[in-house]
Amino acid sequence: MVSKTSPPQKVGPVRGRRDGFGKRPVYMAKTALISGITGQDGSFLAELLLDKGYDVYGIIRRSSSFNTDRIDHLYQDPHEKGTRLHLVYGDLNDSSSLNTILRQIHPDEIYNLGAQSHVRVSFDIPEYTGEVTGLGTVRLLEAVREAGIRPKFYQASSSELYGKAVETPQTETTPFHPRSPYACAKAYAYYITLNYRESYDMFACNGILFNHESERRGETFVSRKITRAATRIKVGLQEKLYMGNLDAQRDWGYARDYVEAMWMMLNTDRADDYVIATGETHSVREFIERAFGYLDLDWQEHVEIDPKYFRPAEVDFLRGDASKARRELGWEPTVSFDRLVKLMVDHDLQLAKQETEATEMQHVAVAKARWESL
Ligand code: NAP
Ligand code: G4F
Repeated sequence: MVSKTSPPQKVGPVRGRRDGFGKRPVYMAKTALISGITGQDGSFLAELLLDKGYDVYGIIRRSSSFNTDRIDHLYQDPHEKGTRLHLVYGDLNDSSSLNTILRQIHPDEIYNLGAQSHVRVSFDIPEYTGEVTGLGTVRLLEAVREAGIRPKFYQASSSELYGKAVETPQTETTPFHPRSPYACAKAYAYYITLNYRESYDMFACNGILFNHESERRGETFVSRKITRAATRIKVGLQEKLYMGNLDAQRDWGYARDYVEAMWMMLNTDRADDYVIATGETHSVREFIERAFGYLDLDWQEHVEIDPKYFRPAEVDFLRGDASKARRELGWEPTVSFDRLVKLMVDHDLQLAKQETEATEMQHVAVAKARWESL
């Protein structure tokens, strides 16, 4: 299942380690395992770790169509020598696959980013969300114990844990009040990670990350839904954007900055939990105004409310205080809200233009085909 590689070109910290094929050379790169490598964060994290000289293994799910778009640019032919990115089939709902992967790979670091990560969808599929997003974490932690290895472990915890937040800004000590099946599942994952740190002395960390977006964000999350629609409206591909609660407020950062924080947490002396956030809050309405304004469009002419996007319980306001991460890890966000919106709009405008060109070519082809049939 897993293709083992020859020693990589770049060398990370020196360590010796056993693997399924006996003793490997003493001088070798670190190995990282990422669940959720095909997602927004997984793709940026894979890039970061490859740049740092890691061997990277990513767990992918079997899918009837390709779902590796975000990592296609990192593809390395497994038949070549020195391949450092490897994809292995597995699922957070399937303990035996996790056990096999860990027995074979013996990673130095595990990043558990896999999840059913959509809050609104979690109200439609609460049980499944609990399985993947909650129990998936304990399956992976148990697989670590069963393999008898001691990797460092990162858990993708979320600011959704604060939900109906009891204080502002939210810190590592703010009590949780989850407001969705997703957040309840993440609460289980948070506490089981903490429990394995305390029970088995595992180097296990929770990164409590506030919303982070990018040009690779899934298109049904609010930021990308807005930038995709605004740019498609700009080039005439659509007329309307249907939205839910415009009053919700979020602390939005840039995903590339946030995956750096994940790595920092596993590469410091002591395992701990950290809030990662910008400390600035903006409403969904402001995001829309900014994106449409940047394109010289009047958003009020295009945006309509569709109640189907409202949630049974909403998280009204989030603002994080990342001073612990700043102090102990030296982490800082580098991308402002304004720059984030612009970089996403710029990216999606190119996409929209390509879509227009493709549509025009299709029209020509259809028109030609019609003439040819005369
Ligand atoms: P994402 O784009 O939705 O990616 C989720 C990843 O999980 C995908 O690779 C997906 O694979 C994988 N996955 C889903 N179900 C799985 C299963 N049963 N077994 C194995 N893998 C599975 O999420 P993201 O934005 O990159 O976020 C990464 C993690 O951070 C998630 O755990 C999310 O809940 C958490 N988080 C995100 C934010 C944020 O603002 N982005 C903030 C806080 C925490 P497919 O491609 O096959 O679907
Ligand atoms: O973009 P969203 O769907 O993200 P949400 O719910 O904050 O969750 C994201 O961030 C969490 C971190 O806090 C992650 F843990 C989680 O995995 C995910 O990445 O919605 C943001 C806000 C919500 O208040 C929502 O009600 O936007 C509001 N909204 C208004 N109209 C909408 C829409 N959200 C979506 N997805 N679609 C709408 O049409």
